[in-house]
Amino acid sequence: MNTKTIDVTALSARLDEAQRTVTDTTSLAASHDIGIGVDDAYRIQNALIDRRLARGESLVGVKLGFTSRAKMAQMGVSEVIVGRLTDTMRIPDGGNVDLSRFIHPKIEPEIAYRLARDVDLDDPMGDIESCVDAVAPAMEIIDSRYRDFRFTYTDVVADNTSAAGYVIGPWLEPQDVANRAVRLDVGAETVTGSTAAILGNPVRALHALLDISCRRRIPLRAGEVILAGAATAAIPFTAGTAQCDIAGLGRVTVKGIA
Ligand code: 0L1
Ligand code: MG
Repeated sequence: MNTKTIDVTALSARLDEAQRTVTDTTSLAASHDIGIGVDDAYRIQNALIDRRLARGESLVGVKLGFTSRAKMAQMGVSEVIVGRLTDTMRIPDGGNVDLSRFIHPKIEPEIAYRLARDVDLDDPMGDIESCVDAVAPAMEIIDSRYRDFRFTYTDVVADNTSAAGYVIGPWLEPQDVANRAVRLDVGAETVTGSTAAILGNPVRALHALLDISCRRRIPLRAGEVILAGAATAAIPFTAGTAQCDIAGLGRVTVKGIA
């Protein structure tokens, strides 16, 4: 049995420093000789978030990652990952973001849900869909703190699932958003896909989130935002406008400033 313990404080400090100083770091797993489990990784993530909250940031929502079957297979896992969103990650629709605050940002199209009321974490069979009062097109900026985006499953959980920024388009009435065509344009690059890439239907992300939040005691509160997962592969976020269009939901844009 492994009797050594993980130094959660030191590992969270390392990731926090990488983010604050915009300097990449190496895989925790690769440089840690005792192995980091999934529970340890969420403990490191929690400690990382506590550091941000201690600096005055506030929690505004959660995000899911590894919601595409292809990505799960690639990582050899069957469970989605959850990260936390804070107020400093929010960029207004149509707004500018200074790219120098990121190490090597990528951007991806997402569906956002908004919670009208708290979710009961003691009821894993609860009706999370009824807690949602709005849905919107969105984009997430991911910025792994690991060199060259090279990480293990537990590394990326510890690193708050690469969360770095997000922008949300117009909120609309809750509706079925299965199989909507998605297009993301970033400069000369375009990627197209479907919301079906998000667990077959983005609404499944809500149920996956409920399951993991109940088990890991991740609060889901009224007013918070949920990013359901990427609808296409992420593409590098270079200077200029990134624009995401989702059929029937509309458009969301953000401008990256070099
Ligand atoms: O889907 C996501 O939000 C990305 C999760 C982290 C994986 C990555 O950084 O590529
Ligand atoms: Mg994402």
